[in-house]
Formats: sequence, structure tokens, C-alpha cells
Amino acid sequence: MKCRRCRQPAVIDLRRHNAAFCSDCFLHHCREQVRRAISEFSMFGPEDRILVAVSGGKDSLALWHLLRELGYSADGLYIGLGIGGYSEESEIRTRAFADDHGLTLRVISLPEDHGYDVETAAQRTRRAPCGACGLSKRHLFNRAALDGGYDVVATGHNLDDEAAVLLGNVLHWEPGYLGRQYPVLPATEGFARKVKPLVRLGEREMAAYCVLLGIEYQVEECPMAEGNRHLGYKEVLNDLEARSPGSKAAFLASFFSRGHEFFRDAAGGEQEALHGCVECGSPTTGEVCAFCALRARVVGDTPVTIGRKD
Ligand code: Q46
Ligand code: ZN
Repeated sequence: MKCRRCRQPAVIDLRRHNAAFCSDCFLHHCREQVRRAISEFSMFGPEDRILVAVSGGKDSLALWHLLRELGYSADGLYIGLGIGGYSEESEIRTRAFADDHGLTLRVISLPEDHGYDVETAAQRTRRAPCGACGLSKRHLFNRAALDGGYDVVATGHNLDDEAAVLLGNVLHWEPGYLGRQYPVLPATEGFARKVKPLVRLGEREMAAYCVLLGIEYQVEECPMAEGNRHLGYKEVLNDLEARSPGSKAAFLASFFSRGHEFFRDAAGGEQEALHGCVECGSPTTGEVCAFCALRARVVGDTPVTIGRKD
């Protein structure tokens, strides 16, 4: 097996691209895919300040590394979720990566800074852990970006993640979710721009990127992820991909180029009704935003009416 670019012995084959690469050319391929995603979706420019949402896993650490390799100014934000040994290990990996590469890392701890952890939030609000966790992370990343003067929040969602979410949204025909599923969501009043520069790269590519560069990442899956329906969708898509290489990427890319426009109008219907949360100032349709309402219920304050958007 020879590298498609330089004909040296290859270390990885990518059936979807009908290609194999040596180490250097594979790293070049990853940079190229991110560069193309940034340009294709006009995610940001060289002058923009980027806040990378880092979890200590392969995707977010690789994303941070790739953005710096491409010359962007990117700081990291890690949110400690209080999920026992999993969170401890994730924070160690994230801090070590930032130290090794001389990068600026901001850290927020849900237990220390906000008085709760994901499991307690899930139990007290009778939500699925990922629901409480996702709501908290979205709010805190957005807040940190606005307060820190960043132009954009970048997350490590990769091709496999996005294809699985798309399959779920299509299976349930969720027009609002389909309208919001796009690699770039523009900034609106009170919300920073959000981008997903890894949409052209799969999970296996991100793991290989880290291994080849000696980036030590958290290899354990979050223990709360069990039962998450997206894991099932990933398995289904992987079966399809094994039968027909390239079908997963085509499913996602065709949605972005040909399907998304039909749902765009369904994405932003609540904008006019938003005003500032009385607790934190974030846009919401209620008196307090969903994050402040969740926090109040979990730590024992009395919630006011619950906002729908956060
Ligand atoms: S960290 Fe949080 Fe994920 Fe764990 S609780 Fe679910 S959402 S699975 S990205
Ligand atoms: Zn609030």
C-alpha cells in the first residue's frame, strides 16, 4: 500500500477517498480538509479570535492543534462536568496538551463554579444526563465567548457525529433541528457564532491524527453516554459505510448543499420574542434562561418561569 501523494509506504487507508497516505501526507490531508471546510462555509478569517470547546477527547484536541497549525488564533475552554474519574482524566489530558503546546486554556468547573454536577442535575430535573450536560455546556461556552471577546466558538463535532445527528433529525423529521444543523451558525444578539470545522473528517481520521502526533487524549467514552440514541445511529451508518464507502460523507454533504436550505426558515422563529434573562442577561423567551432555571432547580433556589431557548 503506497501513499497516493508521495508513493512512500502508507500508514492509513481511507476507503471513502479511495486513497492511502503516509504519515506526513495524512497530516496534510487533515489540514486540507479543515481548510476546505473553513473556506466552504466561510467560518472565520485570519483575524478572528476563536474559542475552542475542548473536552480532552481526540476530536477537540485535534481541532485545537489543526487550527493552530493553520495559523489561527485559538484559545481553549474546558468545562469540568464533575463526572468522577472520567472528568478528572479529561482535565489532565486537556491541561497537559495546552502546556505542551504553550496554548491558553480557560477552565470552568460546574461543581466548583456553579454548585452542581451533571448527574445531580439530571436526577433533580429528571432530564437525561446529556440533556442537562448539553444545555450547561452550550450556555457556558457561549457566555465565555461573549465575555472573553471571542468572535467564534469552535467545536470538535466530526463527520460521524454530524451524520448521526442528521439521521436522527431525518428519522423524526425535525424541521427546527434540521434548520439549525449546519457547520456554521451566525452570531445573533446574545449568541456567538458557532462553527464545526471537522465536518469533513471522520472519527477514525481524528484518532489517527492524534496517534501520529503523539497527542495523548481521553480514550474512555463518557459513562453517561450509554443509551444515547446517536450511538445506535452511528452503528447503522457504519454498516452502510462498510457496504458502500463514501455514503456517510455523501449523506451529510448533500444535506448541506441541497437539503438544508429547505429547513433554514424553520430554525430561527423565536428570535423576536427573546429578551435578557433576569439572572445572567442571556437571551431567553422566559424570565430566566434555561441554564439559570436548571441551576436554580438543582442547587435549590426557586426557579422563575423557564425560558425555552439557551
Ligand atoms: S459529556 Fe455530557 Fe457528552 Fe457525557 S453527559 Fe452526555 S453530553 S455523553 S458530549
Ligand atoms: Zn440566565
